[in-house]
Amino acid sequence: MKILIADDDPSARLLLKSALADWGYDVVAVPDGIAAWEALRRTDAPPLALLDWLMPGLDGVEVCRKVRQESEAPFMYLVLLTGKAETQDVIQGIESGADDYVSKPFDMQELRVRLRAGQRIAELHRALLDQATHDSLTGVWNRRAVVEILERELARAVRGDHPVGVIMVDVDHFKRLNDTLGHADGDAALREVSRRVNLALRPSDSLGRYGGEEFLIVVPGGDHSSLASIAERVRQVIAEAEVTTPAGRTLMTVSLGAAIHQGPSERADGLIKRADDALYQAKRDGRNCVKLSTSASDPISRELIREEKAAPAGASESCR
Ligand code: GH3
Ligand code: MG
Ligand code: MG
Repeated sequence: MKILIADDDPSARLLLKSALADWGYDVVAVPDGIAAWEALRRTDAPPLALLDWLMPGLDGVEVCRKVRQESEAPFMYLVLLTGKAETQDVIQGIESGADDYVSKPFDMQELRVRLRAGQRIAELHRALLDQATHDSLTGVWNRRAVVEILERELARAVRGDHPVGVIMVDVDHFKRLNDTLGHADGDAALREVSRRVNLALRPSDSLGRYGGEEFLIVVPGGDHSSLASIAERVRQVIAEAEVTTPAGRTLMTVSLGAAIHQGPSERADGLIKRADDALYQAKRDGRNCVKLSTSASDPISRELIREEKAAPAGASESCR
């Protein structure tokens, strides 16, 4: 597990660094509180930190306070390290947001077991967070998490960073597949669909399971044409090869509806609704195809769909 050490005393820092590395931690060491805060506010921040109380810039207590008030990281286990050992100091340290407190001079073995306890809590927290945000069948984001990702992207879009698109994906005639192959094979097919869809996406795109056999993709950046290309790639990656389930191989297709955020007045639910309307148009037009909603007033663009039809590799043949 990654751990941050912040201590302005170079020899103490070196000693801690080598002990923690020996105990199996992946150590990041910094010499002051400002550097500690910089490291802890990053998206890949260590989940465990050992912070000296007295440091130049920000002290350990101030770092704890900032982490608890300002960090977006869901959880971080913070241990204060200090010569202050009065009860009042302990109270102040813990009240600032520290999880534990080790007094100097400290016993190395005591520090080792206290950090192990912190590591257990950090790991448990990570596992709980993983369970709370991921779909247990497919491993992709669950509905609440993917909608939260969309809301965060929309907030960034409104601040002027970039546009945001969404794609709704629904497996075609999935009830029929369940009825013929059985529910367990239906589950296996859903896992394979999400695995393939993920392969067709970029690292910046987010895939979530929105409902039973319905997925939502959040696509930051790009325009209508690039969103339509991604949706078309997803369509192809499902339709181009049979899906293997325990009962055998079967062809599957998906229908897709896509929409791009129209500005500050459009909220996540409105954007999803437009993508959903486009998806239902795709279903009505024969399935295994992409429909794009280009604006709130002109919900479904027929021109772009024709472009999609002209695309190679058997694109959207059934879409009229
Ligand atoms: P359409 O092309 O119009 O989308 O038809 P469909 O059959 O895919 O749609 P419908 O909404 O009628 O059926 C969806 C089916 O998905 C019904 C439900 O039993 C199945 N389903 C939903 N969640 C799961 C799941 O977790 N596992 C399995 N195996 N099936 C599921
Ligand atoms: Mg379906
Ligand atoms: Mg459905």
